[in-house]
Amino acid sequence: MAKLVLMDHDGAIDDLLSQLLVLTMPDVELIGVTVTPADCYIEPALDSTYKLLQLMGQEQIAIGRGDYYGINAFPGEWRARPEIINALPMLINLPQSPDPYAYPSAPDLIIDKLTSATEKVTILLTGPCSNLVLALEKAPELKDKIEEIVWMAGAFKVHGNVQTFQHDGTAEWNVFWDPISAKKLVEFALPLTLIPLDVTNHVPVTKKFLSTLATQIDHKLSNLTGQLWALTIDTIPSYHYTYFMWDILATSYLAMPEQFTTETIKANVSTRPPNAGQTYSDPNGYDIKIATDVNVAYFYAYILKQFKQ
Ligand code: AGV
Ligand code: CA
Repeated sequence: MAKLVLMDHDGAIDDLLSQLLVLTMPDVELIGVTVTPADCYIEPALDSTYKLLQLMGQEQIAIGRGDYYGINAFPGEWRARPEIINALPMLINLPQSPDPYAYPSAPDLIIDKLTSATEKVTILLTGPCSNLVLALEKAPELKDKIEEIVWMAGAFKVHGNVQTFQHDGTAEWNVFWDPISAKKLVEFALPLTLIPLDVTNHVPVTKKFLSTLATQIDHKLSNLTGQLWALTIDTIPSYHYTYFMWDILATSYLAMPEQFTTETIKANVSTRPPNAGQTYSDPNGYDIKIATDVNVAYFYAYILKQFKQ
């Protein structure tokens, strides 16, 4: 029996790659996709979401629109970047998504899908967690319907990736965008697995990986994902940033949890400068499972296999 999964992503290139990856998993049934307007602008991101569902013959899957904007906005250059995806040859002529404002709001779609699910649902978050928190505040009884939350978020024993004013660099962006919601999520004390920078730092997008992927471009998904990953090589500013398999790694956890090293710690989230959004171990905090390592070779091989379609 397939695992029911609800995905909330925030429209960046690896979020969209992650949506594709979920759709290749035979043991996963994606029951809805909601989009957070964080590392994207919402209209093009909803369009990409819909086009990728069509490409996979899954356009019946419901989409929800995030209307909540976090406290610390992503840089405009990052948010604008993924719109290019809708212009790629494999996507440009697919029908555009309907009026983006006609979609249900993301928290309402989450509530609707959890309510109607006949078994517990796994929630995959590859952006901030605000939509899920809004849904669970509105309908707290639905916490019982959650099997596990898998979230690409946080940085524990490594540096964060936020570099901005009033910040000491300890936070990861998905938490920093809305630290208040992140703290609430942790306080819900649900089964929460984080895929933090501690483990995603092990899996950069390498030229070697792209070169291997390119040897299988006769397969439609290898061709498209090769183009998507190529767009990450000039991450802005390129002298400063490396693009990692952040969300892809978190997504692969659904299919290969046994390949990860995890530990359960007591942790908390800071909501104030200079370390807003920092995730840190705290003896008075809440139980969280965090991934600290992964079988790197197995992971890259798995991605290559899934996209050989
Ligand atoms: O912090 C990682 C998260 C992931 O969900 N995102 C990108 C992934 O989708 C934010 C981010 C960090 N560095 C970035 C990011 C960069 N250089 N460009 C775009 N987004
Ligand atoms: Ca993301």
